[in-house]
Amino acid sequence: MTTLTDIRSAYPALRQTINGHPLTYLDSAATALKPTPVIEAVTAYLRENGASVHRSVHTLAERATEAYEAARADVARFIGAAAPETVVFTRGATESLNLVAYGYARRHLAPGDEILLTPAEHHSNLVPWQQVALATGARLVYVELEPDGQLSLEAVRAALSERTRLVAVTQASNVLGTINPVAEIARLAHAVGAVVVVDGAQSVPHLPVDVTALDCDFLAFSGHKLGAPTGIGILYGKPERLEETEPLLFGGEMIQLVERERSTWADPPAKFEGGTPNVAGAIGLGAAVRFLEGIGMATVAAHDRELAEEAYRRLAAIDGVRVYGPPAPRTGLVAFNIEGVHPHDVAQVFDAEGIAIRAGHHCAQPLMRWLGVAATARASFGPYNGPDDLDALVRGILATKRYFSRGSR
Ligand code: C6P
Repeated sequence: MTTLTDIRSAYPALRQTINGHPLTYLDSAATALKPTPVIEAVTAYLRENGASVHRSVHTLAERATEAYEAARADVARFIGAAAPETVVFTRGATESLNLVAYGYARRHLAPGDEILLTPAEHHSNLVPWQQVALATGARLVYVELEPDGQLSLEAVRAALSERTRLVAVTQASNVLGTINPVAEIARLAHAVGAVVVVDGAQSVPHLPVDVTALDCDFLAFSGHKLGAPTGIGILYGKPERLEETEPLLFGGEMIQLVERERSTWADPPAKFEGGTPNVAGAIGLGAAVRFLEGIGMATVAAHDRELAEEAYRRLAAIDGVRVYGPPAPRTGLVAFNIEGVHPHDVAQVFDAEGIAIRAGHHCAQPLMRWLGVAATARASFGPYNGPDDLDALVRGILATKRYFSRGSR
């Protein structure tokens, strides 16, 4: 399945009109549309099964367990993990990062230790580290970005020291569209003995990601940005790092032995999956990664990059439009502002045209400050977008400009 028409036909949500226009969906960085194989996999589980996993021995429960563990194996293959046991199901990237912050970093960091991060981090890869710093006495150190928003290895090298214990970095920015050289950062960080946490929320849906090649210690991402339902995500961890990480949730299924006064934990990943898990979500995530593998992640990456770079070029050429981040290389999004118009108003005019974009600070307030703006509009792409969606994006901008130039007269 390679043609855009074939891919589009797999997304039923695209077959609707919004405010009298065929839907143009340009908000995949917030969440991706769900393809039919995901909808069918989740529906089949709910309709024909619905059992919990790792508990009962009846046939439905065994089938549910098999499907849940098969989804884990699918995800492991998708991200190049050596073993399914290195893949932990969570609620999403935010929970995964908090699991590392609470379960690993709070146990291993001490006063004077340094946590290296960048001003381009999403709040989910920033606030947990602030909490770790407060609890342990560790210090946050920010690597400054280049003027165009890129992260240079020289700056990373200069900011690392023998005190750096942990580097937390996004692989792809949800605002700048930049792609960070995570493998090289991991090499530099490991040379000073630091552990590397990669926020893959915006990279795993858009790029081939191989945790073995990256050699990161942890990778966090969300299923919903890949086409799976909300409420399911992944924490990948190297086996030795997962051993060193304490659970976040204590209770059923994560134990080995419970006595009256104390308990011991199951091996990873069960240790981190206390309580009845999101079985439907996991099955949906397995279907989502198989669907993307069917297209091919190299194809997805080339497609998203082409759209984003062309969008950047076209938007930058429009009078009064400011585009953020470098022109290239970029992942599948472009953040912009229209002179004199609040981004929320931009998004409103777009919606009236049937075009879904996002406006706001994108959970990246330090980055907004760095850019010198309160908010931006943002168009972001998925495998179902094509050149006609770029035309719609330009049409939306021209409509916004027309609307507000009328209003100001
Ligand atoms: N960014 C966006 O519109 P959750 O909410 O846990 O699924 O993902 C959090 C997250 C972490 N890191 C990055 C780089 C992200 O982009 C996100 C989610 C959405 O940009 C919602 S703010």
